[in-house]
Amino acid sequence: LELTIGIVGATGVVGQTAFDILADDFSGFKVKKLKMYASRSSAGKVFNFRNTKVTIEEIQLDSMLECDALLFATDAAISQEYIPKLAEKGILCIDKSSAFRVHPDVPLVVPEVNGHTLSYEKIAKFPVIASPNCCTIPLVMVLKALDNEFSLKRAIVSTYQSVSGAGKPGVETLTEETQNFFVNQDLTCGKSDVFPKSIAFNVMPYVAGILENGDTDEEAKIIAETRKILEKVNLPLAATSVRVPTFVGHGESVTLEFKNKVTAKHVKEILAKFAGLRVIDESSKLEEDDFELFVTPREAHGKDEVYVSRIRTTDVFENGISLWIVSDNLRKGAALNAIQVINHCALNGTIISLKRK
Ligand code: 2RA
Repeated sequence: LELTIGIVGATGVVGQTAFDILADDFSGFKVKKLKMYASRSSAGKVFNFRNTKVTIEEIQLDSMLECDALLFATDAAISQEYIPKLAEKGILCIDKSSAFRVHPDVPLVVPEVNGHTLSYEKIAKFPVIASPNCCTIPLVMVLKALDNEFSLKRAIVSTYQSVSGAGKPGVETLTEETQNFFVNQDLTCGKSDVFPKSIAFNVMPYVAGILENGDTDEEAKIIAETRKILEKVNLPLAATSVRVPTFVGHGESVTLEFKNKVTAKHVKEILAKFAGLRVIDESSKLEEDDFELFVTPREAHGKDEVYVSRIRTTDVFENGISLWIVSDNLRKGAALNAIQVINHCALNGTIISLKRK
């Protein structure tokens, strides 16, 4: 199947990652034509996509109607404005923003976890699929694998989120603050346009705004999205989201309680068998692996897998396990997951049926 694909928000960090994946190494559906959309200031820029020139267009409904599927890597406001109009015309939209993630009629999908929710009957009614938050995606892959075997009772997660989660401005802010530290010895801890306090040589327990119950927006997203994807509306889950001065790759420290007996060895076996996950531990280098002991965010940068390390039992809970997850927040945490969702809909016939409708 050859598809006309649109990337909306094509010049942002997620849009550019989607472009790179489709241009370089994606082995699923074939791209017949790539269309790229961004704000007026970027319109006219030219990219080389597999030896053809693609010119960035300003976001415009008529042009987007020519696509078979669109990946929205923009703010929720843009998604809210354009996606309902495209959906009405039967164009498949994969939304990376939070605009539709908890909408009851919109599947929130990590293909390895709940690809089964993507039936044509469901998508035909409202052809919108949401891609989860960049911390939720790796987390639910691990939780799903382990819930299937050990029956999950509760989860506690702390995130270590890189600045690219806040887009290009986040990356620029860390770069400028770091330079300022070395060049001017400036150690003030003032706010920037992006973060409420200085991020260079610092960490902050704050990703996005604070809600009435004291959780941040990010924490609330992780909790609500995990419950929706795992279809466990009452799962006890605590999240603390922390911004750290790394550029790409989100880490997560996770402690879990299960109903069934667990051992670290059994957990490793189960995780190693789950599509998209890789276990890296003390034995990894012995097996001539490219990693040893554990994986860090910088090592995960540019990789498609979600890595799990430091797997051990804990006596905090009766059947307790603690572990460390890390993945590229721009690839599996964002662009790659959305592209895999499109691929799933291409393979199961949904896109071709939408086109014929
Ligand atoms: C962040 N999760 O890391 C957000 C991006 N969606 O800021």
